[in-house]
Amino acid sequence: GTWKMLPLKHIFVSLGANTSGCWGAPYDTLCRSLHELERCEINIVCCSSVYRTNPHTAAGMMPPFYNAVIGIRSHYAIGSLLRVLKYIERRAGRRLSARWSRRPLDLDIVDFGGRVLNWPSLTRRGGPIVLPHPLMQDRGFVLVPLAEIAPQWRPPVLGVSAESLLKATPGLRRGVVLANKLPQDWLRTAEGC
Ligand code: A4P
Ligand code: MG
Repeated sequence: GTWKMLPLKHIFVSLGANTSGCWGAPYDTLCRSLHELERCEINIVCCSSVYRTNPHTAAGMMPPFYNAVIGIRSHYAIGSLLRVLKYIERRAGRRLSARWSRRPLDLDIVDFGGRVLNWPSLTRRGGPIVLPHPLMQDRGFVLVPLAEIAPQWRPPVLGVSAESLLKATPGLRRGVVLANKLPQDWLRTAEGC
């Protein structure tokens, strides 16, 4: 497509894991997934710390999540990027299961170069791609790591930065605790994203 040629800015992907899979425990899975992304020609420009987060869940008990957000650069169009993410999720041991069920790896596109697509549709499963992620403004596990790497950046539609959202609603930080730095050295802020 034509916009494969556009300079792609501000592509943010959220990472989540709350059960062991083929690549080990959640934290190990997140680390491994970064290498796998790079092998698929997705450059990781910046990477937040890893946070241990209380599950947002509709039903039942769930183990805590490990979450992070990364800024990437790639030549993929949105649909191709999503296919690569799904491919990596599967290799990590993800199997189709109920929505919001436990998973070894969940890779969601938070924002793709400021594009707005089918927003704010909440019926994502099997449906069209929704951008930006329709629930990010309610989710500390996305906003806290996003604010770490891109405090001033304003997601499309929302028009407010992650940092201001967190300032306005400090409760969003509840249950989101710093767990680890990722060991690699692409830990940077999103200046280059
Ligand atoms: N899809 C549409 N738009 C996108 C997008 N922007 N990024 C489609 C990624 N995928 C997108 O996703 C369902 C469908 O959404 C896919 O077919 C894709 O084509 P999925 O990953 O297969 O299923 P899911 O993750 O169960 O659903 P969804 O909607 O991603 O769930 P959520 O809303 O992401 O919730 N609590 C904590 N603390 N931390 C978490 O990470 N995650 C969830 C999952 C619930 N609670 C959590 C966490
Ligand atoms: Mg998902």
